[in-house]
Amino acid sequence: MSAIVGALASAFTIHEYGDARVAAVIPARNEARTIAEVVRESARYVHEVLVLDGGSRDGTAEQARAAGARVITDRGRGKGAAVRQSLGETTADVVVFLDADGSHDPTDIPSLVRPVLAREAELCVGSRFSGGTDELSVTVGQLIRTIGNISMNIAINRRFDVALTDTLNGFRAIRREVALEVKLAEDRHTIEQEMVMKVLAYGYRVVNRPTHEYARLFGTSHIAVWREWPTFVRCVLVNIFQSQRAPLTHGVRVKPALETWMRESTPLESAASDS
Ligand SMILES: Nc1nc2c(ncn2[C@@H]2O[C@H](COP(=O)(O)OP(=O)(O)O)[C@@H](O)[C@H]2O)c(=O)[nH]1
Ligand SMILES: [Mg+2]
Repeated sequence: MSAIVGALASAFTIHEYGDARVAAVIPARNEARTIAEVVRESARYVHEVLVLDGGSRDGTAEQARAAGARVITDRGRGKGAAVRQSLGETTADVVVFLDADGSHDPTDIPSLVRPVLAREAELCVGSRFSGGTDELSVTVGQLIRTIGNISMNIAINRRFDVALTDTLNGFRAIRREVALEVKLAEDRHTIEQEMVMKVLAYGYRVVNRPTHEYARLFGTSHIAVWREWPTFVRCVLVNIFQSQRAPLTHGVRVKPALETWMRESTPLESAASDS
């Protein structure tokens, strides 16, 4: 079975992306034990690999550079700030974000990129619901995270009338110009939910594709659930209320809305053009 999976993975060539350029962005803070492998594996599926280093003191930057990544030091404000910074550090058409801790499998990169290149969506988020996760709820912290994830999904699905199964997974591909347009502002891990909500609020499309989440190979998550859950709740509420008060319609949905408005305001012209 693994031979078949290996053969399928090796069947991939970067030419599949046509003229589009794809970058992998790997935020990393003290991940020296896994970063080199993640960089090397990711490089098989993208044109360039960027590592956004969060002031690591364990040699993460050196390991990443030696493995072939371009390393940029972030401004010390958190993972979200590093994600935002990375958008200005590459000119790639599509950016794929993945963790440096070995929990995301780079062989899944093409399946996240494909819907974006096929113009099926502007953001494709890996789904642990359909792809499975090894980070099961065996500790109280993990249980709270799981309940939090599901609650966020439900809130976002209800507000934006979508049916996403995972909105918080950091493993995702986005059209870079859209990521820049929606004006992301979060500095912390809340960037994941903010990105989904802002992309939807601007009228762009978000889809999920199955990706498996492996348990972090070493160390512990940088999210202290007990301390940070109010930040996540604040972020989801702010974005839900803001998008309700001032709907942003710069994206693809503006076209049908404009067309309806124009048809209603100029019935004669539109009737003439219909015939
Ligand atoms: N550049 C940068 N990366 C960070 C920072 N904090 C966490 N990361 C990285 O972001 C990724 C996700 O963090 P992680 O702790 O695994 O969060 P989790 O997967 O949600 O538990 C990992 O690769 C971390 O090393 C930071 O402040 N700056
Ligand atoms: Mg992780």
